[in-house]
Amino acid sequence: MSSPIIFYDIPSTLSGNAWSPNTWKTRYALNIKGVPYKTEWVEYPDIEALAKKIGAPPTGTKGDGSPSFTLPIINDPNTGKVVSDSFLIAEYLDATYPGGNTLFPPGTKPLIAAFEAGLIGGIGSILPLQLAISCYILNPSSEKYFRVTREASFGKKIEEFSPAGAQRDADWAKGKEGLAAVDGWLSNNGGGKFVMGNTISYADGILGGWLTWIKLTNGEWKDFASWHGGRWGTYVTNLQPFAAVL
Ligand SMILES: N[C@@H](CCC(=O)N[C@@H](CS)C(=O)NCC(=O)O)C(=O)O
Repeated sequence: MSSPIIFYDIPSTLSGNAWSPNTWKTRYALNIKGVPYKTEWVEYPDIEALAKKIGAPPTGTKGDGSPSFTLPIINDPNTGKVVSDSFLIAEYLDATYPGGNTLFPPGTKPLIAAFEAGLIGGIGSILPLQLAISCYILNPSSEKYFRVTREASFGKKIEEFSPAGAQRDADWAKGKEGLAAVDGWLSNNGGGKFVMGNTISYADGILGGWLTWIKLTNGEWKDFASWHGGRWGTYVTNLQPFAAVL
């Protein structure tokens, strides 16, 4: 029996703590694999110091050229490996723990990567709203950090990302239109519960991660869940067995 993997995630004021789409992808991946893990909660301003302390690789570059660090990160005491970035973590889990469900059935890595790009493209118009409302469910130190960094990157106040009224209605309608393409892809999966039909995979970690973020943070989830014949509500319900927060 292996020791639990340490999974670093960002807490919130929500009852189950977990909210972030990127870290939900890893939580789904860990639960789908059935690998033992335990979550350690890290506020936004503490991510960089943690990453440097445990030797987690950066995932990008800041405006000033210095490395940037993000969650999810995992620290596997069984191998001594520390891995950053949700996609790389999923690859690591399949390679290191070949038992249980396979996250990437043979030959599907490029397709799963493309699936995420297509999904984000589809719902892109509602991401500013999602970011804005996420700010309000964070703990004070993360909220402050999130507001300053996101307002700097958008060049406007959080409250102006997707203001209620005509702008938000248009963003929401565009998201529905964009997601129609993803609905079309899934309608070709033979009628199974998962992206690949009856085979669960990391594509479900990805779709589940983005949808769970919307479900947990957005008061309009009921409307969203009903789009495209109720596909999204049903889909997230089907993923419930893999949504434990451990
Ligand atoms: N491509 C990365 C993106 C991760 C990411 O953007 N994580 C956000 C939380 S959702 C983060 O940790 N941001 C740190 C910051 O803003 O300083 C992944 O999939 O792991």
